[in-house]
Amino acid sequence: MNEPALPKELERKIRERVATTPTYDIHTHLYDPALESLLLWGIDEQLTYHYLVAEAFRSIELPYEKYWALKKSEQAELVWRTLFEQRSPLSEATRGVITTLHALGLDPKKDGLPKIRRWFSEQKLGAFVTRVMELAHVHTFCMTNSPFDPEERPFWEKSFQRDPLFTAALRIDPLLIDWQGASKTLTEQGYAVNPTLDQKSLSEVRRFLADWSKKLNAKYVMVSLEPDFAYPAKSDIATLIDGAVLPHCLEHGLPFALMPGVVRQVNPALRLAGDGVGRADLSAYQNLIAAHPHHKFLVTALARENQHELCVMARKFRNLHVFGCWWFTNIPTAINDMTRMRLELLGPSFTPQHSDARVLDQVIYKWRHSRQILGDVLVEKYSDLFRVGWAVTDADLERDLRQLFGGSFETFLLANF
Ligand code: FIX
Ligand code: ZN
Repeated sequence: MNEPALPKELERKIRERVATTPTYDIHTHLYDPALESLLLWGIDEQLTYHYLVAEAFRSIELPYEKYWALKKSEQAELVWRTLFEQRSPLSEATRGVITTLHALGLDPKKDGLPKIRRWFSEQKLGAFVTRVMELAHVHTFCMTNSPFDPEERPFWEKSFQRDPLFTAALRIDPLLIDWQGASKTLTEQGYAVNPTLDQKSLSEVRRFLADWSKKLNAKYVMVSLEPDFAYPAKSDIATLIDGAVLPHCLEHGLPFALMPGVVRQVNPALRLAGDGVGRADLSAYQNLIAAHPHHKFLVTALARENQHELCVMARKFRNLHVFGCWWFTNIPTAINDMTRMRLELLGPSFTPQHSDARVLDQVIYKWRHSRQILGDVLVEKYSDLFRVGWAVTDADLERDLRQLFGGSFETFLLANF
């Protein structure tokens, strides 16, 4: 029997709505324009994005330190020649530059780097932020804000007029992965902690977390952890999570965002581009989440091998919200596989993507590329439903996409379990 196929007009509408539904970009490394030069934008920042630096070094013999000694513009020119003139931009990150420039009305093949640079020099940041958000259909960015970043901290300490389009997340990696070092920073900031994690220190860490969550108006607290993170454990990390982070998050209704699987600085000569990936032991996260049914956890895993296990875990714990195709999984092959698997195991109760953008311009490609794939996957899933007599309506589609593009995340922020 010929099963009915999704009407072409309905398929077109699904793709169009996926391509244009406004989204909350829930994890980025962008900054409120009030943080001035911390907000990176423009072609030289695009070309020296650490994804492209890592790829360029595969084809240049220049000693790493000689590259780092170049001016930013010289670094960008070297990347441009290596990845865009001597080769085709076939990788996700190089294709992203082409997508972005094309969306901005530039022709990288014809214009060349000098003309592209002139174009960016004529842009005004405020108008450019608006243009990028319109082209990417992003309504809000969530930043990654660290009290341990000496460049960023002074802005928060003197406070500034916030742009509501840039919300904040409290990033605490140094606190958890290097307590000995972090305890010195907290002491300098006026918190009476000592390297031994006694009760007094834990209560001062809570005060630190409360002060910064308030300063930032943080939407969640976030950390990325190496593959071997263990819980429960007799470790500084586990002691700080149990004794300070989770009590703080519960008191303030904040999710704790966990990002397992980063292997820091496998090649230090690459600097920010030097981190690698490892399959994480997710039993630690299962133990942590099972032991805290009233807390909220956001999790995205870096290793492709962890994705199915994470989806199954999300089926077991309503207080776990899975999000994004993070970093090395932010490639069509993995996005396709992960989004399909998540819909099949979780329905629309997850957040398919975040940009992780470090450069404002690249938000355009990160969302256009992902929306293309999400459109393909949703057409297939709605087609499967159509074949068994369930036809998605306009209202269904609008509701489902609102949830997938940040609505489920915002509902999760307000949830009480
Ligand atoms: O830990 C993180 O937030 C990572 O996303 C970054 O550290 C990483 O450098 C990145 O930008 C990946 O996309
Ligand atoms: Zn990130």
